[in-house]
Amino acid sequence: MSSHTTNTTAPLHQVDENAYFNSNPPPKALPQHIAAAESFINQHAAANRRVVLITSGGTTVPLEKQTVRFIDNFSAGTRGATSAEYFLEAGYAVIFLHRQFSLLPYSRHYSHSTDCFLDFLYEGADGSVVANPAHQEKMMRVLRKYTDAKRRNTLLMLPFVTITDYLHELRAVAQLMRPLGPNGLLYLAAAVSDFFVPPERMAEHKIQSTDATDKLRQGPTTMRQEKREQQQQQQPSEGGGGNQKQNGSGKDGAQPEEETFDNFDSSPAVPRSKRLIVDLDPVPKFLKNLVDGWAPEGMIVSFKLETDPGLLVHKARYSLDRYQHHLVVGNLLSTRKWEVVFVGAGRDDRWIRVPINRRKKTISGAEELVGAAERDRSTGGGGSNRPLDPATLPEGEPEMEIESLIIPAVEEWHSKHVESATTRNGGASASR
Ligand code: 9Z3
Repeated sequence: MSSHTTNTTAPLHQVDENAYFNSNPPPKALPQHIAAAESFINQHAAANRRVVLITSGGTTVPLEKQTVRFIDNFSAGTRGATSAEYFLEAGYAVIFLHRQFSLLPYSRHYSHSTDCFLDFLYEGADGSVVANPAHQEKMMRVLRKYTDAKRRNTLLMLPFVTITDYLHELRAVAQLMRPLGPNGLLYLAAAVSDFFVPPERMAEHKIQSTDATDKLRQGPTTMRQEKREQQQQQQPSEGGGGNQKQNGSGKDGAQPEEETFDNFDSSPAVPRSKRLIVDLDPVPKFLKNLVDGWAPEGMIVSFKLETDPGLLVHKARYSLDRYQHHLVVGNLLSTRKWEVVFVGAGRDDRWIRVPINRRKKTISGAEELVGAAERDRSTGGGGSNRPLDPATLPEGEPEMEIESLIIPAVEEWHSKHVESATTRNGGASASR
């Protein structure tokens, strides 16, 4: 008979939720973020304004509690930051839950890029700082929009770093959005890690690359030390090293292996004790909790990222079927700035593409002859149901931001969502 107890009343995803959030502590800033989000939501709910929660950027996976090393991903936060600007333009109030130091709405035009913001400025004759005339018009547009969002308090920025921070923040803010009913929109563009190191297996201190300090250590062991100890109990032949000696000293009491295998290029391969083997657990899938419990009336848009064109639509539809939310926006790593596919329940897949004549950034803005093969089979606006061939796309960024097409399309879905909720609720109005 099993010695551990199971909760027989709570659904499995609820058990997972409690287990995860109880064992992975929240970020320190969570109470302040909750207070800020609550007052922001109240203000906009009172104005009957739609509120979108945008998640943006990557999440880190720490390998140590006092974190020196972590696993990360590619996401710069371009999708999220750019989408935020178009949502603000469409009249939404935006909660921007983003990875710290990733791109931010408006300032993204002058940060991170190859265009350093200092290159847009020069010193005027009177010693003042002046914007370069060639860039003044755009700078003024961006500045006005940013100032307007600040003045109207329509943009709330909440940073996170780790996967656990992200999940705590997402749950808290989504729950706060409940009073918005169908006027709430969740737009989950962050690139969220699927794997993490659970706290019981996480080293407290920096993982050591040698065993030189093992005998100095007291109290909780590091992950590497535990590994070395486990390995000491294993057969000497395990680990593929042929005649290699295990952990510190050979069976025959010879020199520590560090000396034997100091050169990492030598053959046989480095001994196991010198490698770092990271054992990751899957991050529980909380989208179901979001749909059923955290924000049950809001519209939920998730993003699906793939690199294999053959998988994208299937995986997007699988996600929609599994979590029963409203819309999955599929995109491929290599073409994500040129095309996405909308996959929704009871609807045909809909590809949204930057038109051919806006795919290349040119000074004149004139049509560039890119993607001749693609042009033959598509109208440029999305006639083809097959993903674009990345080889037909120009280097760099397209002239037109695809978010300028994505956000109006999402807004239209959201309007339908609000309308049908209003009809179901007997006509109570929900607008902006
Ligand atoms: C996306 O697919 C975003 O569009 C990107 C944007 C991360 C590709 P960038 O920040 O990139 O502009 O550089 N986000 C969702 C990625 C994700 O983690 N999705 C999960 C998955 O694919 C499901 S929610 O399994």
